[in-house]
Amino acid sequence: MKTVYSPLHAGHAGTMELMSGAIVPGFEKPSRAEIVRSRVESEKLGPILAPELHDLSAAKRVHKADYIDFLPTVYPEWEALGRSGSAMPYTWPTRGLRGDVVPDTIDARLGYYSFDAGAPFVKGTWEAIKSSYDVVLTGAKLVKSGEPAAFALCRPPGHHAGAGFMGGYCYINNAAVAAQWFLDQGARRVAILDVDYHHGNGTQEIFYSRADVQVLNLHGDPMVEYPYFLGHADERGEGPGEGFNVNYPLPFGTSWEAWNAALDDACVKLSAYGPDVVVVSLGVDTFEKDPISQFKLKSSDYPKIGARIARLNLPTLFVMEGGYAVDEIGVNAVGVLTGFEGR
Ligand code: SP5
Ligand code: ZN
Repeated sequence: MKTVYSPLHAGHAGTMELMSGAIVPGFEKPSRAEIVRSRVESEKLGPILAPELHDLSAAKRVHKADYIDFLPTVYPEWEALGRSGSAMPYTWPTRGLRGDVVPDTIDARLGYYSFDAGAPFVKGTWEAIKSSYDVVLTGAKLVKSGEPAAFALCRPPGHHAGAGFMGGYCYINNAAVAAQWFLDQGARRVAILDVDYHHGNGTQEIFYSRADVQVLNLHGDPMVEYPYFLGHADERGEGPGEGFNVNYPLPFGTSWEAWNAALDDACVKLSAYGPDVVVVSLGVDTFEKDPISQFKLKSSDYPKIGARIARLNLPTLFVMEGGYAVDEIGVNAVGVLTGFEGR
């Protein structure tokens, strides 16, 4: 299958994050995408294409316009204050505080438009976000044009970004953008299958009251795992969307047998929904050696994921999400894709 990739991701580099009380180098780093790209080449998955450039109208179909307009302004405003390093929030409008007024100053706006401090901005961050968006739309167009599948090698990832918020390394929800784009191009129903270790809270929030996008999520139980405040099994969608959101919270230590049982259940529900196209939020942070995760999948399990997805027999767009065991991220991510292709 074809891969879409942009080198502009690499400007989003040198980020820091807060982990267990320490400021540490960001786990979501440029080498992730480079190692996946190099594995695509060495496995001869197929051609690697540059993205076509798009305006931001497709982003505004799933995100609030003021949020999308905010993103390119962050680092210029930060620099105008004489700041360097990473632009990050530190104050949020939680319950009991006013959330209906957008403040003026950048520190407050960062908090207004986020749910955590996990989406930092450096000088090249906006260009990377935009390139990731161009990558997913270019991949979607390949699938719309008749490719059985395509791989959008997105970086930064997207599934934690909601209609009006960033967080968890995510800014624009690439998978959600693609799903909406397919609908706008004439698809009747789209399914998003999110196999990243973390719950795709942004994707769930965007489509929660909609029947035209089914969202299925396999992830660490939010009672004990990030992003904590969404992703329970009783979240089934609301209003017209009732029944079209499906969560599989799984315990720490989950390995292939139990994870695969959840995947198979999700695939049965997906098939019953009868979508025209599948968007896979492809995180490989379910891997046993992932430095921030607690599942126990092995490298040999990833081709089996791809093979199960192939049995859906639907046009499929794979969208790169998480995965932080950098040494094996290429083997694992591309393993899903070669497994999908039956090799
Ligand atoms: C796209 C994606 O995979 N985003 C993940 C964001 C995770 N951010 C929070 C990480 C919290 C790590 N806690 C680790 C505890 C280890 N003792
Ligand atoms: Zn993740």
